[in-house]
Amino acid sequence: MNSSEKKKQKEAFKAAYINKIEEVSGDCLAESSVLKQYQALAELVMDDITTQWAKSNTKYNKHQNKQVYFFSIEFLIGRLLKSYINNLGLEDIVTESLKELGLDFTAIQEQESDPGLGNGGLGRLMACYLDSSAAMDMPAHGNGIRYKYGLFEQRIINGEQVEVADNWLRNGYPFEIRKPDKAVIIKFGGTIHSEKINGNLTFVHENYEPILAVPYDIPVKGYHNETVNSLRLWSAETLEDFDLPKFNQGQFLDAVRHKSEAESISQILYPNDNGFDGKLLRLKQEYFFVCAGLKRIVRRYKQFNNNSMDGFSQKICIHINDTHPAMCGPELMRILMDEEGFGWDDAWKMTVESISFTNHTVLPEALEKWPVSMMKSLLPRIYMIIEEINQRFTQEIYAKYPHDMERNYGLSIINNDQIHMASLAIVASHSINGVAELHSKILREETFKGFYQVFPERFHSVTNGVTPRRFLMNSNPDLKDLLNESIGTQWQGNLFELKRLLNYLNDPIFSDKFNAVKLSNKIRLAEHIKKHNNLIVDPASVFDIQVKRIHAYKRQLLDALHVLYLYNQLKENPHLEIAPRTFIFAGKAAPGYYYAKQIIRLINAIAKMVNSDKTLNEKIRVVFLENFNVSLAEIIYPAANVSEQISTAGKEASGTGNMKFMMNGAITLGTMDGANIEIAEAVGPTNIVTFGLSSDEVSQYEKYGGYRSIDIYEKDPRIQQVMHQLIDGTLGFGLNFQNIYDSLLLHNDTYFVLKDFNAYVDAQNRVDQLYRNERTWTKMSMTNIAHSGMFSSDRSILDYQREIWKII
Ligand code: 26Q
Repeated sequence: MNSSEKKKQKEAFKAAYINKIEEVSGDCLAESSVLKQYQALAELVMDDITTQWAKSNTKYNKHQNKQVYFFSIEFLIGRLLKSYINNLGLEDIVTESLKELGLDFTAIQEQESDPGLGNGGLGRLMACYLDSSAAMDMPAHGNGIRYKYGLFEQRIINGEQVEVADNWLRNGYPFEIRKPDKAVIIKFGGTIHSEKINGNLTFVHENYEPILAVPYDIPVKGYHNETVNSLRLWSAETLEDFDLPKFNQGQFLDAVRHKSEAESISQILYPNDNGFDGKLLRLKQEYFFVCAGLKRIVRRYKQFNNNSMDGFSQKICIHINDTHPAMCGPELMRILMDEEGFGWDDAWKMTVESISFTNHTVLPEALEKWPVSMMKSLLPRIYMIIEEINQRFTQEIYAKYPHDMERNYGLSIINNDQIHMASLAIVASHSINGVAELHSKILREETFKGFYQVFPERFHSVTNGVTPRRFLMNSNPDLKDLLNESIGTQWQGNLFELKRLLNYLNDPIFSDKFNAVKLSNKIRLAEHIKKHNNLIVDPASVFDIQVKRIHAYKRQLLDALHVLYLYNQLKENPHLEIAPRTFIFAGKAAPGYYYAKQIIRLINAIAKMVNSDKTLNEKIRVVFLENFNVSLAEIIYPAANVSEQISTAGKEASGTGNMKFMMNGAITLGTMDGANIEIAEAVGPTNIVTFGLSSDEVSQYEKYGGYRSIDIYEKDPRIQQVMHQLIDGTLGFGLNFQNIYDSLLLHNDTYFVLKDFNAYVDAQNRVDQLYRNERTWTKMSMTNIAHSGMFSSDRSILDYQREIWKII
């Protein structure tokens, strides 16, 4: 675009924008609030997108391309305004125009609420996959729940987590379109009886409670292309707002009770990450979005296919994100048999051919099991179908392995009066995959070993990826510019092209610019820390960062104990030569997870002690940033030097934060777990720091009931010292971490914190040595970026297309 064209475009944009502001606020630009400025910009952007959206939908309907639907109970999409603007290719026009109008674009963007419609990795992965699908012109859509309240906001008060409701819809949400004309009815409870209708045995559902599912669609705009896909989120409503007869009898409260009970289904996101909690409302949520989503998919398919279901499973992929949507199997069977008139065998073939399943965790406490009694009374017809699926499946197994009763018992979907959702998901889909090589291996050899023997061809592996648009281009614009001016722009279409960066490893001028970018990102984070924690940190210090949900297996505790150990070292020897470090933590604990909340208290207590100790000469600082979410993450990753990925080996299915850090040039300090292993392979052993037990070693110990942590404790005075400090008042008057102490010593340290402690301290020393050689560190950092192509979600989506959905 030449400069006069650009000028014209900017003038047109400004005129349209000023108009919009007047339209949404009734104020002129000069009088408008930042909120209205944001709303006007959002609406203007939506105007552009909806036109393209309609075109995309028309194209999909006309050409009947294969459509993929991600069914997920979480979509952690993050803020959308900036991402839409960049994907539309309007970044320069908008940025410059707003500047010329004297407006603060950053402040405008901060008006947008960050929809917290997910807990962590699993929900964020879906958002990356939607972004990549649209970027690669692939028809893939999301199907989930429009929670009125997303994940709670975290406040840290007196060093402890306090939860505040996340009312993200408070000011309305400009990027959704409510479609009441596409609402469907979901039936809960009631009874089933069979009847002969026109000579056919038909199941009749009576006395059920009807709930209305109303879809809200959010456009998913591709990067610099014409594709706009859809994220459809369902909201629960009552059919009639009031139960009129009750209302007329003066039972006002009873009348509205039904309304609020119905609406409670999409009221709140369950805040558990990697933990199952068997609440009835959760089961309702699961069926609610599964049933609503499938109904619309079937209806649309027939509408554009001469009212016929022919070819359905060749054209529709139902991809289920973990087991929460596992009722897709029985629900699709119900629709095909009870509503479309198929017999069992045909319906079953279509169902299995359409569905594929990704598992995201091997932690036993996260595996979903629902009591038969609950399923039977809430979803009587679904239960009947699950029973029949199980009967037919177990019969097949009996026939195949008549003498192996133990195996047969282990594979049953219904066991001990509980329905095993993972088993249901495996039996009802043609593909199951893990999210990193190691994780997929553990699924085959341990978690789902029996199923792997029966269905070896169903098992796959697709390593996770993250979107380079959000986590590199948009969040680290200076790095983007530096890459563009050095290696060209091809990497933006194919992240493997970042390999070209290897040509610059020994270029001192490039290295200086590269380090300047990192420094400015660290300054930005330091300003955030000053503003929110009222603490000054040195941007020249090593930014050593662990941000993720707080969970025992992720071992924030190991990180914290190392800080305590380093503090002790410095107290003993204030002249200890180390590169100054800033240890940064952030992450939410599930509100009911006491142990995780204690870890947050511990980190904050250590921070308070360390940061106020003048004798340390500011060699170390500790920061806990409150309310980790997608927006905060975007400031954190670009500023990191060290990426802490220290889960107990075998427990972190993949991790995706590790990839976001890597793309921004942080060095991974990690265990050989999840995708860390593949990061190590990609960058080579000299560009990563690994330590600790392997997953084989961990499972070996676990086979024999764990290891004896007391033996380690007794031999090691450094460990004894930090352990005492947990309970002797060092960390503040009345602050006692007995519970953590006991978990490590009395309860045998389930996650091998003490067992890995020394290896971790050694690894931290290596990090310190490496950082003190600036040239080495810069090269390592560049090498990490250069090899991050493999961890783009574009690559993951291509893998899914080839291996699982069979699209290319
Ligand atoms: C289940 C039932 C009832 C209530 C809650 C849940 C529940 C909720 C969330 C169970 C599990 C989760 C989340 C799991 C998760 O986020 N797993 C992560 O998935 C990432 C993407 O694949 C991986 O990178 C992480 O390693 C994995 O922990």
